[in-house]
Amino acid sequence: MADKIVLHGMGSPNVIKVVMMLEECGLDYELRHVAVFAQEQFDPAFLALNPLGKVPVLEDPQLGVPLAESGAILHWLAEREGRFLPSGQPERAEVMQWLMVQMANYGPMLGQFTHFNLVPAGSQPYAHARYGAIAERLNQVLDARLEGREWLAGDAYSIADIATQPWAWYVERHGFDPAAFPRLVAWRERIAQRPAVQRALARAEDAFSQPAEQTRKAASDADLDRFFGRSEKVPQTDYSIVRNM
Ligand SMILES: N[C@@H](CCC(=O)N[C@@H](CS)C(=O)NCC(=O)O)C(=O)O
Repeated sequence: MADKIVLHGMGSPNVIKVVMMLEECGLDYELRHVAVFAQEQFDPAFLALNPLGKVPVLEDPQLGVPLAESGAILHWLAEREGRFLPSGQPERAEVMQWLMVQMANYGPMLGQFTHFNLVPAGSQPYAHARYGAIAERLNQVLDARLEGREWLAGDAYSIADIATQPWAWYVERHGFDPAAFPRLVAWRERIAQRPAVQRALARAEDAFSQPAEQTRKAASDADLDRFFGRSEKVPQTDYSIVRNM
């Protein structure tokens, strides 16, 4: 294990949230790009860090084992630093609830909607409609939760906000009208103004943008099949949209 904190990742929301937390805590860390479009997540060396073959993975000498799953990483860093997770109840339990809402619902469902928006363009109307409706409903739930509240849980900015905010940029990317979710959008913009968030985005851009774009454009159909979890049981699709994004 390295002698300083290393975060393995790419420029995706599940990674960005951890970079935001590292910056909020003022920790010293290194970002290492994992070329997921070139199947690097399936290298034995990476699978030894996370058998799921997914980023982010945090290596922190203070923990001593590699840690995967962005919610678990945020929770570890909050405990390590004693920040962004209230110590008193019920605030602590509520922060964990909204962190889990992001991990179990907002991230996975928006991820599915992104997939069916992008990849088999127009060929999966049922899946597109299903995940679109779920994404809309989740945006509504978060928007309602933020009525009369500054933060998702408790009375301070927490790991629940940090986990959720990078996913809230999908409102427009998914074709929803931001005016339909005014509280969600205002909360998202408020968080975006934080200096730590701006530093995090700049660090992630520096470390991940160029290598990710190069490997995405160069990806073969076999690379993208593996990235999207497509096997011979799933119909072949046209990946030109992904390469030309
Ligand atoms: N629940 C996991 C999800 C991790 C995840 O899906 N990571 C994506 C990038 S955001 C990934 O590594 N994709 C590469 C692959 O699936 O091959 C977390 O929150 O950390």
